[in-house]
Amino acid sequence: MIIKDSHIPIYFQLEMEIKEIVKGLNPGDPISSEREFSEKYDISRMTVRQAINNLVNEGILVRKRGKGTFVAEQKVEQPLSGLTSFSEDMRSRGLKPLTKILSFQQISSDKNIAAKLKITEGVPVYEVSRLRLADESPMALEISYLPANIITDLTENTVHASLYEYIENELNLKISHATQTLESSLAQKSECSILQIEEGDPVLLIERFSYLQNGEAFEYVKSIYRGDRYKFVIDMKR
Ligand code: 16G
Repeated sequence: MIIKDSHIPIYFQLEMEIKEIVKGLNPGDPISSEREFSEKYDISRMTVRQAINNLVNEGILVRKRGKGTFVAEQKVEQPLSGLTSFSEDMRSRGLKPLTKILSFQQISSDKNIAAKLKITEGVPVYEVSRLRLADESPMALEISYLPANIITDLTENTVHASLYEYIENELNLKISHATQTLESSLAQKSECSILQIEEGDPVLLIERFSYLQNGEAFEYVKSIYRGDRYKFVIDMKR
């Protein structure tokens, strides 16, 4: 119910109303249109828009161009304190990690990849492009480069499961540390159908360089994470 002569702003009352409505819905369900809300509560469309904008910013609703407004999927929170794999991250949240291999090949490293992995140009590397899913919902697109002399005998089957498990349990190598950068970007056309998002939707670009205990770089990964499904959490001490 919206009380017009209350000291609580109408847009804020509507936000509370919509939050109540959302409790009874599932992620992905549509909510009423701006016009419907404005008619139902006899308030201006501007006020409705303000309430919906705030809920979109809070990550409770998502707008899909030309389609309407929907209940948002919950974001996966990933702490940035430890070096974990996608499979570990999803399992620790009770989600099932799944992988779709988009391409798998051994190539000779070009100048750029060789420089990233600090190897000589031409040294063979595996180039693996994978779509990572959680409970069948697309989360990220990853392109990994792995030196073939370190990560030996890699197969499509191995990268279909967990790469880090293969490295640690089958190759008995010790993964030690990584350097990672994160930057925001907008989805490009080529990524949209794979990640099931629309061109221009927010994404996070992540680059990771990972090292073994002996200091050797064993992977260089470029990934694109869905901005609507991911949230990174950092604990800071002072
Ligand atoms: C994560 C890593 C990626 C690594 C993968 C291994 C980021 C940004 N990337 O996705 O570098 O290759 O985990 O996952 O966190 P897996 O063991 O499940 O194959």
